[in-house]
Amino acid sequence: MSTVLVLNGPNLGRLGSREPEVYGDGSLADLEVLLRASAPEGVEIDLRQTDDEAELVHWLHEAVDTGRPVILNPAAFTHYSYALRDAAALVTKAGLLLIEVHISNPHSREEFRHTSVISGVATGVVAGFGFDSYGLALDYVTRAD
Ligand code: CA2
Repeated sequence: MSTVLVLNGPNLGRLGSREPEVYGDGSLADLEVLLRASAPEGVEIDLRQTDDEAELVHWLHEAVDTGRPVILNPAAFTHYSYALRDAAALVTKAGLLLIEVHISNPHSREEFRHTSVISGVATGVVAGFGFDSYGLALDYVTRAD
């Protein structure tokens, strides 16, 4: 493994600008700096964000085609997107790691956030640790891959 895809779903591009009590005050650019600093030498971080479900699905297809592990924050798609679930399943069925991450702990929030349609096809889930959720996932991916 030389590149880890760090994929982020809808509204996460707004991080740092609103709801700091839930999501902290860091932006996605700050997250990228943190992950690059903690990645072992030779491991590249390819961090992306989209509000578009189809684009996120296509990026998971790209992960399969290029053999890259994925750290995925599906944001609100977590709770209802069967298209994203099917694409995530393609990744793990190809033998690649796909770690679902959340900044907040969805289980301590509204009822609709308690369901993830992604977790059942993910390698594992890290939630509730702010940006450290991504760091913990990256640590696992770089040791296990
Ligand atoms: O805790 C997480 O990482 C979530 O995936 C974030 C999603 C939410 O729908 C999930 O239940 C849990 C929402 C992302 C929205 O991001 C914002 C960022 C700044 C301001 C407002 C929303």
